[in-house]
Amino acid sequence: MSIHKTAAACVNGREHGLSLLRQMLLIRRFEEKSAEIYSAGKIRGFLHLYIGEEAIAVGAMQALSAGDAVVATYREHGQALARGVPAGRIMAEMYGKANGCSRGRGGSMHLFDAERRFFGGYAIVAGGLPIAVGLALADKLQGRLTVTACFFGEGAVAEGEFHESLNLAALWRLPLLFLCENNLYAMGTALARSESQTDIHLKAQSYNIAAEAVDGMDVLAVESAAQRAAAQVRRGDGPYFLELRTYRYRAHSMSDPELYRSKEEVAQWRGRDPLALFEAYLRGRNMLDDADMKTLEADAANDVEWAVAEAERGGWEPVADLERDVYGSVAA
Ligand SMILES: Cc1ncc(C[n+]2csc(CCOP(=O)(O)OP(=O)(O)O)c2C)c(N)n1
Repeated sequence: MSIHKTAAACVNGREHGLSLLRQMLLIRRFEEKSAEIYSAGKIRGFLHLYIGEEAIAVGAMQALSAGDAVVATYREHGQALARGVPAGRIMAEMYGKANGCSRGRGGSMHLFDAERRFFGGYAIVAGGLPIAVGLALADKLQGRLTVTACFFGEGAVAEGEFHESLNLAALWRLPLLFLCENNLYAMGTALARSESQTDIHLKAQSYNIAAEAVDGMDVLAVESAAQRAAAQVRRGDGPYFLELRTYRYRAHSMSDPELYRSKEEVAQWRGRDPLALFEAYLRGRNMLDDADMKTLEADAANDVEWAVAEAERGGWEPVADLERDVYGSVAA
């Protein structure tokens, strides 16, 4: 597979560079702590870590403004953090506490924050795509110049909803930014074992959608592609599709036997860790030194500590509220 090559992207100033690294570091440390807490039994259910893919959420989010909408998958802690959902409300949600961003009713896979137009968190593969089409259709019909950004894994390509959503988005020229996080595996199934065409962006092109593949380990490449794509969408030129090539370093969920990939392959991708790559980039341009790195690490540790404290402090939803939001009536 080849990656679409454009001129190497440059960082837009030191402050911006530090902000990108800070956000990626927060996601990494937040998730490492989540894994620890999960193992201790305080977070239950599923937990899908984004470790290795941080450059996508952080890079893509730079192209969005507060009025835009975001739809994601069950692997969405990174997107929620990058969108500005407070870390404490996310952690509390994973604990199932009432101060969680979905009031403790969704857990890790169903983060939601209407105020920040972060519309989920979906556990069903490809389930977010039709929702994003609906949001974009509403914006178009009501004449709003906003973008709906829809994150999903390459596993979604095997679902009918993927094709229906791309077709309608193209047909109706909807303001949609499709962000396909191609980490090469859908649970234990390698992309090449399930798809005859592994260049996913070509599938989008077949629906007459402007599409390209991007190095998803390079936060600047993601940022510049997302800026370019979002600008086109905002102009009313219809949807844009980015295939972001990446890798998840951890198991699909909290554990799997990892029989589907070799240690060598994992090690090779670890050599392109998005955080290490960007740290080296900034150091190489004298925009970052050891002291800055120490501060960034301390800030991330502090934010994560606060998040855990907020989750621990939170209360459980009162039993009396259990029927709230339950549709239908109970026959007397
Ligand atoms: C419709 C549907 N089928 C099957 C599943 C079980 N399932 C959960 S995650 C997953 C793999 C999805 O892989 P991908 O879309 O590439 O995302 P990734 O987990 O790699 O981020 C599957 C098959 C599901 N949740 N929904």
